[in-house]
Amino acid sequence: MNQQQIRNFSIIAHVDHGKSTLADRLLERTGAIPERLMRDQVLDRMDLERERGITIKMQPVRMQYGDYTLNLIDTPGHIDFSYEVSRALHAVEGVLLLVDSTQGVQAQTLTTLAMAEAQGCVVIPVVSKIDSPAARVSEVTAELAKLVRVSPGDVLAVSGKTGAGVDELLEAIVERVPSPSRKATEGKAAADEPRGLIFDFSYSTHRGVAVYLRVFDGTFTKGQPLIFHAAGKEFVALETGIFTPGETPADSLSAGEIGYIVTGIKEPGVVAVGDTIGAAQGSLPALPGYERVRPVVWASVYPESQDDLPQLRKSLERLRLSDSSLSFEEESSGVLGRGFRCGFLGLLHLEIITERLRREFNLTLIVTIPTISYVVTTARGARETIYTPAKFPEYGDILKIEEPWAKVIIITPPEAVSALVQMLYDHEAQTLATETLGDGRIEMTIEMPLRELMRGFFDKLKNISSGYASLSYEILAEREAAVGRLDVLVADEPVAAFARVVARRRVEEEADKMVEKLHGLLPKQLFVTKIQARALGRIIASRTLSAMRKDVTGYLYGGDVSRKNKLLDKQKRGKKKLLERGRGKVNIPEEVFMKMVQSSAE
Ligand SMILES: Nc1nc2c(ncn2[C@@H]2O[C@H](COP(=O)(O)OP(=O)(O)OP(=O)(O)O)[C@@H](O)[C@H]2O)c(=O)[nH]1
Ligand SMILES: [Mg+2]
Repeated sequence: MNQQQIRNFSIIAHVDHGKSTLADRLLERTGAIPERLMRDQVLDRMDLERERGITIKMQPVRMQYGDYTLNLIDTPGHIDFSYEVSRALHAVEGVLLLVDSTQGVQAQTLTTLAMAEAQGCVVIPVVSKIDSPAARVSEVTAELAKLVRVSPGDVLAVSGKTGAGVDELLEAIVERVPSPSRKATEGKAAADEPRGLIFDFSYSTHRGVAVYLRVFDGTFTKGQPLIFHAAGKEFVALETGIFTPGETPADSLSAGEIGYIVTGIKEPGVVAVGDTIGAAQGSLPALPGYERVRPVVWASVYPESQDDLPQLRKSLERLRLSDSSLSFEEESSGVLGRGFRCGFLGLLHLEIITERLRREFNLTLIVTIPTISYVVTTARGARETIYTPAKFPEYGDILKIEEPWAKVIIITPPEAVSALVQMLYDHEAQTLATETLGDGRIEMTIEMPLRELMRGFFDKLKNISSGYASLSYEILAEREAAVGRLDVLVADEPVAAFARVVARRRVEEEADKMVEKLHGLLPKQLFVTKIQARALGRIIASRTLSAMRKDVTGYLYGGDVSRKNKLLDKQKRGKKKLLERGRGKVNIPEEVFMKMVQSSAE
């Protein structure tokens, strides 16, 4: 295929700014999808995406526009999935940066724009939803023009609902997005040697992994012996094809194109996004890959019945073959049995994965409260990353603790600023910059511990701004942390599954909360039971659960006090015996456990 006639581009924007709906109109206008198959947000193909009305996975699709072949990659807007955006950007030369004309520039507008610019993509600014009665087209156009440093006349205006402006947009894509030849890589091979970069993959039981790739050199065809550079794994291409948006076979894929190759590989862990695919006996080096994804939060997933453990393992491996950002390793907890410690890109990602495990694989699960990871240097000098509070070293064994920080951009209406400032203080944030946007809204750039960002920050921000503030973040390097492990003790025994890592300055508050909660949940025992919270080497909070008193005197009526006392005495002696016979083994009922460790119980 002539590279001069290819245009590869991605649609990027803040969540809900109309990316997938605009893609519908582009597909419709170019006749890429037959009318009978057209539906709203047609590229959102997963059930969960359709139900929730959000895009979770990027979706490539090909269109023919006059003499031009357009490869579009629709991307998710939610911050948890920004890794999808970064991968999509490696496959394209241009982006449509959409800004909802009823909302204006939002936090993710800024971060996705920065990503596109860092990647050297040409940016086409587009104002969306211009049909809406709430649209402020000229105002938002000016705002966007200023942001991308062009004149307002260069900003396009579209409606994904009515299709207004879509023809002009298609023209602009052809004119402004460079053809892929510009990105063709240096160090050309003598022959027409194929080379491409993997930006995603899918899995099917019959065909194994299909890699989604951007071809940078040569031509890929069916039957070719190929190799994954990083994995060092050779295989034969079973099929090459393009996205329509389903996987549709095509004779070949040549430089500049976006498509897929079926590999037949079924074992997990071989295929990785960012890896280069090339000729098995080729001479071209690997393409520069991209940063490996880093989980943001960790949570444990246990099958409710241990019989389901193999099924859970298989299901996670299966999901990993269609979601490269999921990571997990097996672990065991005394009470919950064996399960998996999983890394997620954020709380929505966690929710989506566990929901898919439940639905697509029919599993009943226990999911623990999500936490972040810490890097701990122990007194012996070992430096290790801790993903599980129960493995967090004892207070006395720690030399230094580090935790990830986040750089956060918030755009908020001015009314919410004073509440926000208080909130930033509560969450240990440091403000780096404050700017007033054209329409009076405030843009703040802050840095804060990731731990604090995950402590309900999003919800609180929505609350104080009545939903008008937006937030975006990226993870920064670790910094020294003032945190400690908080243990809950029942009858003097720490319960490993209840351990948490909390900020030192919030230790008392958290300790009280945990003790109160358990006190409210734990049934009375035969003897008085102490419930305590311990942190930083001392007991911080404590409550006693009074003993269950079996009504041994209930059948006596009348005033036979001496008989009554005798019975109570006997009961006391019985309890004493129990205590002497190595008590302390309080039986914590399973429901109590679940309520203490599960995230839904927070
Ligand atoms: N009035 C109007 N509403 C629109 C338009 N485009 C999208 N919407 C509505 O805006 C909402 C979000 O649209 P989507 O196309 O799913 O937005 P998105 O940017 O793909 O969302 P994410 O992928 O989750 O980030 C939906 O309720 C759409 O119906 C438009 O041009 N006009
Ligand atoms: Mg979408």
